[in-house]
This record gives sequence, structure tokens and C-alpha cells, in this order.
Amino acid sequence: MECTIGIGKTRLSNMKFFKLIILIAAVFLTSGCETGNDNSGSSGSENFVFQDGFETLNNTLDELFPLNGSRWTSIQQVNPSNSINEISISQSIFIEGESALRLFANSSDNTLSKMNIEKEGFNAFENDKVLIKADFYVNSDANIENLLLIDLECCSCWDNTANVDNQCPGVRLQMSGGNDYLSIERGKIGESTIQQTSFKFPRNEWVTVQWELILANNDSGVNKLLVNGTEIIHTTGINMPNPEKFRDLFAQEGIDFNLQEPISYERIQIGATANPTSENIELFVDNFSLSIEKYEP
Ligand SMILES: [Ca+2]
Repeated sequence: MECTIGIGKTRLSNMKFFKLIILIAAVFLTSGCETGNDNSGSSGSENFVFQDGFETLNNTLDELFPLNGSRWTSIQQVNPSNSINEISISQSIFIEGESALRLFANSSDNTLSKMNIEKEGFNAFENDKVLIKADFYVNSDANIENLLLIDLECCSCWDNTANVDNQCPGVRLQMSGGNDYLSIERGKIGESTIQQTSFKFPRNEWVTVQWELILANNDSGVNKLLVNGTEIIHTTGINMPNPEKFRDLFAQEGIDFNLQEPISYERIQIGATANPTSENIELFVDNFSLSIEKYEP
């Protein structure tokens, strides 16, 4: 996972040059890589690439959240009533570089337990191709049915005039259809889960997850999921919130509701985005990447 930058040929004294190199090193060693961020506000988006291997200079979590937004945006931590979830940089279990992200999500009680990190600052519109890749290490043989690992969602598309809690509609990767069958969950856009029961998610080892979507708010959307290079889901189907559907659903409750258009996904969460299981789950994430490009068949 590397960033490259070009430096123009400039005559600098040795000391100035040395200081410049130190400055550049400080900025780039602590950064994830992100390009093509200026794709907001229209249905024609530029390419966006973000990747992060959770490397740090001082093994501190803060380094993942620089103020310039070049890496992750925030931590989402929702503790159950009687225990505290954990997040840290792991230098013992990793698959790329020298570290990975460690997450410990206690089982839920009357509060739904969450322990993950969030990335904002992009827009994925209809007819965009979204590619999400990450390596996961689930340090448990326990039953993890219903555990959620990645959420792709829009919060800004919600109708805040409707006086209904913002559900941040979107699609998610969830262990469903059985203890450890990774599937594409679409409940927050009012659709069924795209399940598979052919490939069990390996435990206590690094596992590469690749999720590819061509976004559509109708049946033409494409949903592809690969685990360790094996394609376990490849099907068409809706994968964005449909304004008409939301309007109709809320109208049944007597609520006037209009999603804000044009709709784009603008937030991704990774980790234990929700742990509704009865198990305490430790997992590690490394080698994350997100790319968004216009789909051109
Ligand atoms: Ca790493």
C-alpha cells in the first residue's frame, strides 16, 4: 500500500531540502491515500480511491483520524449497558505492513453493541461502480450469525423534515443464512437479504473480502461478493434507496417523506458495525480500500 508524490525540481539549500523531506515524510507516513475527492453534487462523479493499511508512526489510534480528513473520519462506539467495547492498533495480528486495526465488540444486551470506524468525504451515485476490499481476521469460533462487518450508506439523503429518526439507508455485509455465511443485507432500503450458504467464512485466519456493486435503485443493480477470491454472490438487484418506495412506505403511516435527491452513498463503516450476537467478538481489519468510478459497460 503505497502513495507516490512528485516533487518539482527546485533549488533548495541542503537544510531547507532536509526540512522539506521531513515535512513530506511526516505528512505521508501518517496518511492513508486518497484521490479524486471532488465528486459531489452531480450524477457524474470523478474517480475516487481511498486505501488504508492502518500503519502508524507511534501505534496511536489518533493517527487514523487526522484533521485534514485524509484517513478515517470517526469512531463509532456504542457500548452495551455493562461493558466497554475496545478499539486499538494491533502490532501482533496483521497481514500488511506492521499493524492492523483491532476491534472488540461485546455482546449486545438492551443496547445494540457497535465498534467500528467510519469514512466520509465521497459520493457514490447511481450507475457508479463501487469496489470495497478488506482483510478480516475473526478471532473466534463462536456463533456470529447476524454480525455486521461493513455498512455503505447515505445519511444526507434522509428527509429531515419528516420528524423520523435518520436511518441512514444503505446496504451491509452480514453473517446471515447461518452462523458464518457472509451475505448482502438490504433491510435499510426495504429489500431482502441476498444470501449464500455455499461458502463458510474462515475463522482465526486472514480472509480477503471483496464487495463490488454497480449502484441502482432498481433491479438493474449488480451485487458481487468474493471471499478469498471465490465468487460467492453475483446477482442483479436493487442496492440503493428508491425514493418512490420510501415515499409509499411512509405514506402508509401517514407521513409525507421525500428522500433528498440526487441520492449518493457518502459514508462507509467497517468493523463490528453492529454485533447483535450473544458473543463477545474480537476481530482485526487490514488492507482496506474503496474505489468509486463511473460504470461504463
Ligand atoms: Ca497494515
